Amino acid sequence: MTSLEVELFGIKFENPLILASGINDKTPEQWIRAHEEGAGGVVTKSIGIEPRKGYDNPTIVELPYGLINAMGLPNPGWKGFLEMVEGYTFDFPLIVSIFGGTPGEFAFLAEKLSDVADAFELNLSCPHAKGYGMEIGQKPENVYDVVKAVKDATDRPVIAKLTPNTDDIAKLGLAAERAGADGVSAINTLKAMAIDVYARKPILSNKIGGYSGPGVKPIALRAVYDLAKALDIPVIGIGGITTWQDAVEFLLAGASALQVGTAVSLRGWKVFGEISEGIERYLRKEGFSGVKEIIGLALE
Ligand code: RRO
Repeated sequence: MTSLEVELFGIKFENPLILASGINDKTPEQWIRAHEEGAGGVVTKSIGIEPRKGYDNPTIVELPYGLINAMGLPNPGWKGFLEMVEGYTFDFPLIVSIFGGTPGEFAFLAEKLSDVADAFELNLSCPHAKGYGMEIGQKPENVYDVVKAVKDATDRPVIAKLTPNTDDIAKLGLAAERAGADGVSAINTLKAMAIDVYARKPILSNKIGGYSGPGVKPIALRAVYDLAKALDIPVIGIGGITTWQDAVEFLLAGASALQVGTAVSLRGWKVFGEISEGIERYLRKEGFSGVKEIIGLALE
């Protein structure tokens, strides 16, 4: 029997594919749909202290090899989030993504949401939000302070989501590890833009956004490889994973689990089933009994 099950920080996932925080994970219905279609777990859209409407349209540009988004952290705030999940029970791990402008804000959110979160992912990497995300997370000392504050505020596992917009992502990962993070996830989107040649101005209302999808995959793979070499804690791979071959590459590069986001927008919910069936077939044909056996095989 080939097993796709993985266990991370004491949490069992039916398979290593997790719905990424992004543009398809705002509501419980979307999380449940992802699981029905074969995701082993879910990360929510990032939740902050106050409700935010997000930026005006256009918030997404489609390019030949991916998307540029500047959603602007739309979310109901922590109180609205608690109201939204009331009455639901989820039969899959729910990782709640949180963002704040200070270590104290992150810690406050973790404390308020610990009853509904199986784990937290800290958004230290949104590339276009004034005062949030990568403005904080590009500095290892800030990554350290935020992770430390959240670890002191909750017993839930803590994952630091890192930015690729840096000279050395491993330094950010090491800071998270030193502060007690249970894992890191990488990458968030690459800072990017697109211009309408006839309007002669940037397409996104925010002008600058984050690039994701197949075009960023080689960059994400290299980031995961660098992190897996440097860290002892698990690395969750994100960035353009669309096919089972992409998924296997990330596992071989040292990812212990994988997140899929843009592929859902470009190919539909069926990607979860397609990718996990492909991984299963690969493992069986290559003589492996489980996902765990291939994690990091390309690191040497
Ligand atoms: O909401 C967004 O615009 C957004 C976020 Br929070 C993020 O972390 N990364 C991204 O590309 N967009």
